[in-house]
Amino acid sequence: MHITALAGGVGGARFLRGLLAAAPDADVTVIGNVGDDMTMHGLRICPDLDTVMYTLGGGIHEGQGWGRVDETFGVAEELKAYGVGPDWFTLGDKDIATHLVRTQMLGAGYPLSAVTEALCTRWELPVRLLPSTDERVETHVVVDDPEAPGGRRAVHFQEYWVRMHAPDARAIVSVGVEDAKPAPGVLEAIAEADVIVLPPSNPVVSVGTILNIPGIRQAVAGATAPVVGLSPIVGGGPVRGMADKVLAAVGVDVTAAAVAKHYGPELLDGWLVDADADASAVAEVEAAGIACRAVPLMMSSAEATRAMARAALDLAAEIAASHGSARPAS
Ligand code: FO1
Repeated sequence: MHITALAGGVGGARFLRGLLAAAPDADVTVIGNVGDDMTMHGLRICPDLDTVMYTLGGGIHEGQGWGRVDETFGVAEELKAYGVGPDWFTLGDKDIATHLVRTQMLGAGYPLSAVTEALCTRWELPVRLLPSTDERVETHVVVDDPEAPGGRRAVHFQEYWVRMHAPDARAIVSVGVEDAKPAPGVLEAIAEADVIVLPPSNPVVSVGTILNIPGIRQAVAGATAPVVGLSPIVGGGPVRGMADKVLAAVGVDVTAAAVAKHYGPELLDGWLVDADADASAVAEVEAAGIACRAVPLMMSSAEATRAMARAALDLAAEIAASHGSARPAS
C-alpha cells in the first residue's frame, strides 16, 4: 500500500512514527513543508524537513521535538562570545553539520530534493522524504507594529514563532510561492497513493503552505486515493504550537470542525476529531460532506499514536470501499 502524507514539523513527525507502526508494510512518502526554512550565519536551515528526518531517523531531541538528542552548543557559545546574533535562535553543533552539508550541496547546484535525499540516506529513513518544492518559499507573518508605516510589518515565521512567541497575526504570506512548483516526485506520490494523509500538523503554516505550492492542492483534490486528515485542534485549541493564531489570521475558527471545512470537501474525504473533546463536531463535519469519526487524538504514547493512525487508515478504507475507488486502500 502506498501512503502519502503532507507533514509539517513536530506534530507531523510524531504522527508519522504512529503511521509507520500502524502500517509496517506500507511504502510511505512524506511531502515536507519548506515554509519555515531560513538562512542564518550563511547556512540554509530546513526545520520541518530536519524534524521529520531526525524523528524517523532516531536522532531527535524527544522533549523538544526539534534539534538533535545529546546536542552540544560549542559553536553557539562562541558566536555569543563574538556578539554575533541572533540570540533567540540557537543552533546545536551536531545540527550545524546538517546545515553545512545542505548549504554546501545547494551551493554546488543540487536542488533541495537531491540534498534531502542525500541527508536522509545517512539516517536510513523508513520513508521517502520530499520537500514540497525545490524553490525557496518562506512563510512570513504580518503583525502589528506601531513604529512601522501603516502600523504593521511582516516578519519571517521563525522570528514570529521563536523570538516573538506568536503574537496576534494579521496575515500569512508565502514569499515566492507564485514562482514555485512541486518538487520532483511530489505529484507522482500524490497520484500513485492508495491513501493520502493530512497529519495533525498546523493547517495554515505547515499543511496549508504545502497545499499552496501551485499544483499540489489540485493534485490532492483530484487524487483517486481517499484523503483523510486528523484534527490538530482539540477542544477549541491547538495541541501544540500556534495554530490558533494563524487560523485567526486566515479567518478560520479554532475548532476541529472549522479546520475540516477550511480544507473543504473537495480536498478532504475523511476527518478524525478527538473523542473526548470534540465528538459533538462529527455531525457538523459530516454535514459538510466529509466523513467523520471521533477517536482519541492525543499522541500521549506510541500506542495512542499508532491507534489514531490506524483509525485514519480504517476510515480511508471505508471511504475507498464506499466510493468503489479504483485503488481500494488494502
Ligand atoms: N525553536 C525554538 O523555540 N528555539 C530555537 O532556538 C530553535 C532553534 C532551531 C534550530 C534548528 C531547527 O531545525 C529548529 C529550531 N527550532 C527552534 C524549532 C523551529 O522553530 C520549529 O521546529 C519549526 O520551525 C516549527 O515547526
